[in-house]
Amino acid sequence: MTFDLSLYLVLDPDLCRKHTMVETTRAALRGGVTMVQLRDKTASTDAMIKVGHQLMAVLAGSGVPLIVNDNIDVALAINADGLHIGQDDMPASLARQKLGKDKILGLSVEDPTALRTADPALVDYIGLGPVFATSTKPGHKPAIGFDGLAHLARQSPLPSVAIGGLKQEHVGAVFAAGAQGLAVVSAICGQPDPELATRTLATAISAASAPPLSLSDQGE
Ligand code: TZP
Ligand code: MG
Repeated sequence: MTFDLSLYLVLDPDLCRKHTMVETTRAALRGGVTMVQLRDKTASTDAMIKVGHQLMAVLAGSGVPLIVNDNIDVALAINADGLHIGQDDMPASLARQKLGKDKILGLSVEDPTALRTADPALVDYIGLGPVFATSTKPGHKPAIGFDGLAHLARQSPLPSVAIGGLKQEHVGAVFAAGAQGLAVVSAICGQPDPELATRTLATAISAASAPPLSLSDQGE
């Protein structure tokens, strides 16, 4: 399955409480989100399957993949488009074996050592960060900043998406560092108008990733 990492919404049930994860996803889809991840560190597998089915229904036919964080049983039960794992989750080889070859597998990488273990034969994209410290993920690894992001993104054999404290004003720096997109939680979840928040990010991303005009395009 093809995927576009440019604007990747990572759901958080607490931050999305006001609009719910399902309503936030519906709004983000209208606003131009390109990928969505169901991430819930406390829900039971049953509860995640229930909301996962609802999210699959919202995204059906949109071309926007639904990725499940950590829980392979949920990913398989709802026939999600993929799974995202971290360094402390199951090995990528096992995840790939269980998912089959057609699903998307993402892997979080926080440092060069982990990057060296990311096997392009198994993994489709990597998540790099946190770029900034963020209260959305308590106990996260040290922030890598844009220098760390650039260092990892340039060495990466795989497309990458940056995460951690990213907002509209960081779009240019993320692409300049060599990542293919931004993964955000609080820049969309819990915003007063999640559709507008998504559209604002999507517009900034199109502007930052559009090829520069050549002289002949300028009609001189
Ligand atoms: N992984 C690294 S940072 C992070 C995750 C899931 C949370 C990012 O949330 P926010 O609100 O976009 O800073
Ligand atoms: Mg994980």
